[in-house]
Amino acid sequence: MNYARSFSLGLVGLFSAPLGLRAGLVITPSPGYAVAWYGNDGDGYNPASPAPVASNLANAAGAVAFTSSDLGPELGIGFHVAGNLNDSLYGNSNSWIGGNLPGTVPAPYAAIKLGGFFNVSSIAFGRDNGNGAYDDSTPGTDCCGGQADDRSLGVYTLQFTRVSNPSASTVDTGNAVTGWQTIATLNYQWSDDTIPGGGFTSYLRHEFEVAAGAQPLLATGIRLLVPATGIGGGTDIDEIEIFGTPGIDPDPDQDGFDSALEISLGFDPNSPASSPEGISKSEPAVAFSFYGSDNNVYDIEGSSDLNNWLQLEPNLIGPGDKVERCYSIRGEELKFFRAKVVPQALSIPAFQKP
Ligand SMILES: [Ca+2]
Ligand SMILES: [Ca+2]
Ligand SMILES: [Ca+2]
Ligand SMILES: [Ca+2]
Repeated sequence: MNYARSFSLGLVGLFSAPLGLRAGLVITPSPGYAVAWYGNDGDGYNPASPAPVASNLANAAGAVAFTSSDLGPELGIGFHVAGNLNDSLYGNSNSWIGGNLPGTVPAPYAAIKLGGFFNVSSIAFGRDNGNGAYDDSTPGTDCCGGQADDRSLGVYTLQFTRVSNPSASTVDTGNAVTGWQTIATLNYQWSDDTIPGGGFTSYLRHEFEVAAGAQPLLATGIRLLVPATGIGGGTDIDEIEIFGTPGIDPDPDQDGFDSALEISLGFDPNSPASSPEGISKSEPAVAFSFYGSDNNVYDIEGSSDLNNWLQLEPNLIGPGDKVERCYSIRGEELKFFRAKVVPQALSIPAFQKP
């Protein structure tokens, strides 16, 4: 199924939110990733009780919710369990709270295993998003019935993985290929108002657009490390929603090489027995070295005729010591090597290959 979402960037998105509109929320993406919230505060708010959730990748067939632990069984009640994270309903009785873990190890989390590889474009979650009128006049009075407005502040860490079968045994490796990798932290500092729309309201549903550079985020699972766990103020999440389109497993035979590389080298991308691993060879190379002053920046260049020079390594900062590089002489095109001070040529004589 295709659960892509298109964001229409209104004034808020195009010109960034006015100061104050999102002051309670601080998003810190990891390098190379983009995470944006376009002011969709409480979008889809529904006063029905329980409040329904739209179809998405998290409540689609094949998706499974799993958590660090669940508070429900510890209290002897049937809710505050992992399955409530994707039961398609907002409301306290359809929500998850983590159990009374000792300390913070392991970090409490709520996770969704997707039903395969998906190009994830956005992720939404909320402590509530309906169940009667929102608590505009006396916030903090709702607990077990009606719109809930507690258990939502703190720092969330949004992570993804592309391991084939995400589970509780998938660990944080910082690399989505082998485990969990962080996309961003979401700091829910405070609520700027108590109504859907307008300013940031921490306990309502918020949808975050995610991307890996300019590309969608290829994932098999999404995980939220939550600020707190347990009966005494543990974070409550009613529902996690994930949107995107079907993706392609880059390494279906799990031999550790993406199919595109395997095909380019003539290997079978569907057979782990057919793998580029172990291809090795030695070939003659030339070692070029020079002493680089730490007052200067250098370009290393190569030439076949001393007239036309090819840049091999630009903007090398002089170490105040010896610089040594090895260059393959495969093809025999380059016969001379030199270092050049940026921007003028330096009087280091060109080195001729033996
Ligand atoms: Ca739910
Ligand atoms: Ca609001
Ligand atoms: Ca492969
Ligand atoms: Ca293979």
